[in-house]
Amino acid sequence: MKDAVVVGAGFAGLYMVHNLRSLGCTVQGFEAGANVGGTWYWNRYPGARCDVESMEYSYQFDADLQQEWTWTERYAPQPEILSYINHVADRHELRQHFQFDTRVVGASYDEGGDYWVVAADDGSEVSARFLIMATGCLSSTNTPDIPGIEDFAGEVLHTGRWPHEGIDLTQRRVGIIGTGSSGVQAIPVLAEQSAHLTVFQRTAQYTIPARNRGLEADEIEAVKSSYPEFRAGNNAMPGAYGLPYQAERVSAFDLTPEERVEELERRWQVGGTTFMWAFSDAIVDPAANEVVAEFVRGKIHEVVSDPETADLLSPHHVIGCKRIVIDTNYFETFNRDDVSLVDVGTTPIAEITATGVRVGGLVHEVDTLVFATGFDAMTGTILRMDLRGRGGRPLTDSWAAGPRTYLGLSVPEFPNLFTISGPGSPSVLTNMVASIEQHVEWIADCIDHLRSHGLTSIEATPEAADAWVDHVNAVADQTLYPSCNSWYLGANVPGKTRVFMPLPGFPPYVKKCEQVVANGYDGFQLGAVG
Ligand code: NA7
Repeated sequence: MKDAVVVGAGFAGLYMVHNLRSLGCTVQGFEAGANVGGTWYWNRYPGARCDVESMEYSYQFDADLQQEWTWTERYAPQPEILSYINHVADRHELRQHFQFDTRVVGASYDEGGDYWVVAADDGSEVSARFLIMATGCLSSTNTPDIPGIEDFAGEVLHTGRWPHEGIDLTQRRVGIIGTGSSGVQAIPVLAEQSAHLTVFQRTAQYTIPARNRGLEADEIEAVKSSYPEFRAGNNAMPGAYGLPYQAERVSAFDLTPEERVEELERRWQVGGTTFMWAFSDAIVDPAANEVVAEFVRGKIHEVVSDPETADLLSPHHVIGCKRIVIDTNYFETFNRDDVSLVDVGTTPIAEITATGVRVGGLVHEVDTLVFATGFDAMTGTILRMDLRGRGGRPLTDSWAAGPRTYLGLSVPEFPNLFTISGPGSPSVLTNMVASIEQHVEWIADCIDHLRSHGLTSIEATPEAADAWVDHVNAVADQTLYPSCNSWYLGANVPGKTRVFMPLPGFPPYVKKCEQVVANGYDGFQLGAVG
């Protein structure tokens, strides 16, 4: 029997294996992809890039690595992040612990022996004391079930499963469905690469200029010369990122209208998601939020020459409620003659035909159709496995009313199962790498504690999980996040239970995790077999 099975070889799985190995644990890793990288292995669509700055979106645990590695751009493109992850895997000899091209399809907990029996799609089974899901928050793609898709004569692509060899679109009329981060990043590049691009937009998007650029040697040096302090400062931020952009934040209404515009304009010129931090109440007070939203709508009308197109591209939901997007030339792209915008919010797509996409009475002819329709986020991947806890109870049953975790790390009735950046933890509202490191270190310390005390099981109590779910909901309800149809709520997947899944606020969460340990794993039941 292994000490642990780790599922996934992205940022989380690699660091988990690294830490387990340091404890002297035996580990079997499984990865569905052919190589390391997780989300950065799969998401190879043109324009794919991180929305957290590169000097922040990287591991902190290896001081030499962070001195030696040099990022080239403010926001790293996907190939550079993937080569960084590969570099880390080589540097720490982590690849050898994974079986690639292998998907975990199920796992059952053996109550008599305190271990998991994990089944993979190659028919193999591995038993392990601990089962650690490093499966990522955005790894199961969501493709809407639009009638006629099987009749489409051209190529169908999903941004989250882009062909590794790339694709020549120069002679093709491309259609793209979806204007979330993936669509907004891909659209300007696809417009350049294709003969004609048709964008099918269901909901207009608030997107802020990324103002991406090459990094200067002196700014890299400024961070590297004080990297530990820079990391500590970021970790004290609500999302564990953005230290350089914090400001004395005041309510929108403590400022005059002119001062409000001045601050928004300043942040618009700086670019990036921290635009949303202009006012302390932007994501809690609808009136403050509307000030920010109206400013962005004004910018859209400045950039887009055709007023009707500008209207259609102007969102009217709460800004920041769906994840704020950052872009390079997104709105500018709609000034091109070879780009068309089709509103599928008022008239949904009726069907896909052999030659295109029918909306109302009109078929929009395309040769290639791109789904930028996102993911079954945060829970999709683990719910698609057949996970069975105590008494053979399936996780799908346990989570029928939405994910129920303690700290986003542990599930009642599923002992010795850990979920890295699971629902109920800050995860996608933070710099994911920082959140991942905090979870991995917590889990490794926990396993070390159990082993050194002769214990073989840890399980969240139902009371602790219920109280935690209430807490996550209460925190989310103080914000405007639950007020629109976002993937944070599972609202993008038809039939998915509507529950706000991530927990806003990294520093208080970290403190809570530390307190739980200091209080003897408060909220958990610890046990020993036999
Ligand atoms: P998102 O953010 O979930 O965006 C998906 C987009 O696809 C969004 O514009 C959806 O519109 C649209 N969509 C989904 N289903 C349909 C149908 N049936 N018809 C038309 N349009 C549809 O996914 P992304 O991949 O862009 O980004 C996910 C995260 O990855 C991102 O936030 C970053 O964290 C990285 P909707 O808004 O639901 O009306």
